[in-house]
Amino acid sequence: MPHPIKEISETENSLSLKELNLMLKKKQKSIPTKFLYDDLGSKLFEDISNTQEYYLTRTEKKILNKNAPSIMNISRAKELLELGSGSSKKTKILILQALKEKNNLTYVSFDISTKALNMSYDELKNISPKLDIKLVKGDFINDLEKVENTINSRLYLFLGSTLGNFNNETAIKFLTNISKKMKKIDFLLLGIDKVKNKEIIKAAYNDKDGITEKFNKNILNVINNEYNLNFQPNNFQHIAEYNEDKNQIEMYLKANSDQKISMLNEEIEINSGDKILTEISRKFSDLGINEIFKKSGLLLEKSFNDEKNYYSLYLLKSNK
Ligand code: SAH
Ligand code: AVI
Repeated sequence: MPHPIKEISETENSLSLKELNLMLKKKQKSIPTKFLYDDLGSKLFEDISNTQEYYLTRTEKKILNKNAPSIMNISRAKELLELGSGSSKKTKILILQALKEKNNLTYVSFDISTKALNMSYDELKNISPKLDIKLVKGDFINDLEKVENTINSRLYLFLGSTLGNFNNETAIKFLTNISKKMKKIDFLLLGIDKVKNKEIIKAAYNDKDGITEKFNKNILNVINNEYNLNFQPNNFQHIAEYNEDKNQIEMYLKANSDQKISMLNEEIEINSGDKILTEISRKFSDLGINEIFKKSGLLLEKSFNDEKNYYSLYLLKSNK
């Protein structure tokens, strides 16, 4: 029997076809990043995280391996709530550390992707009878307040530099929501990719085996299925370029030819060379991320880095 998944979104899809239609007609066309993650997208992200070029996952893992005792000792958490958990492979390090000292521990995996939730369960199900695993399907932007509160000390986890996929306004709104939800005894552990040599960053989003390319193009299959559209993924080229002014990777799908997409009784024209934005992935300095913490009502307890300072984990408390 599959482990039960609690669905907390009220609507099947929070984006109407009309809203998607408007996004595709704007001067800068875009598709919301969350559509990268259907079953195949979640699997492809796992594959990306194992590529030689994608340093983020293995660097974060290294920092966790080194500092799990310190993180769990400071947070004293009886519950871990992970937002956008993916496969929970790295989180396992913290769970194993916590279980060394605790008689029971709850882990809540929260993700928009059923595939990610199932991967997470498979990763953790045999660890220990002391571990209670809960799977929650929802949108971390829209559904956070619907996540059940607990009297137990909770460690919120937002790993993988997923915060980098938000613009500044959304990042502050999202972190403010978490900060408001946090009790005095709660902590947030946030994983952040740092500004570094741009060639290293660009390579991470242009792997030689073309997995990121597949991941990017798959977003068109996802919205074709979701909204019954006729995008042809092969008519688009994967682009991931580094915007040095904004310190962010911008991932686009660039049309190879003129195309018409039927939608809401009209045909949207996409001209050869048009670029559809599918994701931004921001890279931060300590100064920049600290500014965001201040604006979001978060206080830094401790930070953990790798030796090259490619990546940081920040352990935070709410300032309330
Ligand atoms: N935290 C994991 C996975 C990062 S990939 C890691 O560090 O490896 C981003 C994860 O966030 C995916 O599992 C994706 O399904 C999830 N996700 C993306 N947008 C989401 C949203 N709006 N709400 C909830 N989960 C989301
Ligand atoms: C989940 N997120 C932080 C990844 C990133 O690096 O922005 C998603 C990703 N996009 C392309 N490769 C990986």
